[in-house]
Amino acid sequence: MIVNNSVSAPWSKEEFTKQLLALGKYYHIHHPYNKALNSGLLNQQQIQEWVANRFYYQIMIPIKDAAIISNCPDREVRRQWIHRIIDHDGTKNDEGGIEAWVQLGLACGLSRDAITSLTKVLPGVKFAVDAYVNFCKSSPWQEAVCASLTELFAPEIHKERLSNWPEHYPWIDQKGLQYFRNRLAEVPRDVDFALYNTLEYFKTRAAQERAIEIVLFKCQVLWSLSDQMYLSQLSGSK
Ligand code: AHQ
Repeated sequence: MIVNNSVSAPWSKEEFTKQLLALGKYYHIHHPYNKALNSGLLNQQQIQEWVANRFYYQIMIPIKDAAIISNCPDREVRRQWIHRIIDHDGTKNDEGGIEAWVQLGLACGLSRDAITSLTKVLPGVKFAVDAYVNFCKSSPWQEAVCASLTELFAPEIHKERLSNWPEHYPWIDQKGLQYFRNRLAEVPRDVDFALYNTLEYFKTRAAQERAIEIVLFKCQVLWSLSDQMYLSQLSGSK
């Protein structure tokens, strides 16, 4: 870091991108609970609990994306971001990601009501997801866009599920894994747009380091979802 007048020079876009990618070591793919899940160590009830808890995260994604849009005066950005809501809420021709997540739950042996009633959602899961949604509601839209960049690391975790679950959990109808296949197709477009806006907006070194803090915060949101389920399933608390 070349320090002049005690202010660090901004990173180049390449260096800024490298710094963002270095946060991958905090991504929830490395959480012991996720490792257990993707290496076949969970039983049917534990997987059902994971699906039912993650459903709360899934239904809140379009809510936080609508918050980003409501905070964004830039029509072009809104035109790009609106598809994220449609990807999850669906249209009359495509049921979308929230319904695909329900299909995952049904394939794991849950009833639709057991998923959509949210009765299985752990308090700590709700608190962590709500922290993300409230961050997106109360922050400048560019900061909330930046927070979505944990998806830089998402393709790997979706691929891991698609390759491991059929072997480890043959009782799950593979049609139920369609959500993960859909995300593999959607993530590159989402990440490209979020990364472009992040590299453009966070200009000074201090702002760039703020962006690092934001993505780290989002990594911690995802990490704490796994913490909650790990604790609940290890301690056997109901
Ligand atoms: O299915 C996921 C998804 O649609 C999104 C949107 C994005 C955002 O806007 O914050 N983040 C995200 C994520 C999804 N799946 C998670 C998973 O582990 O299945 C990962 C998560 C992310 O990496 O932020």
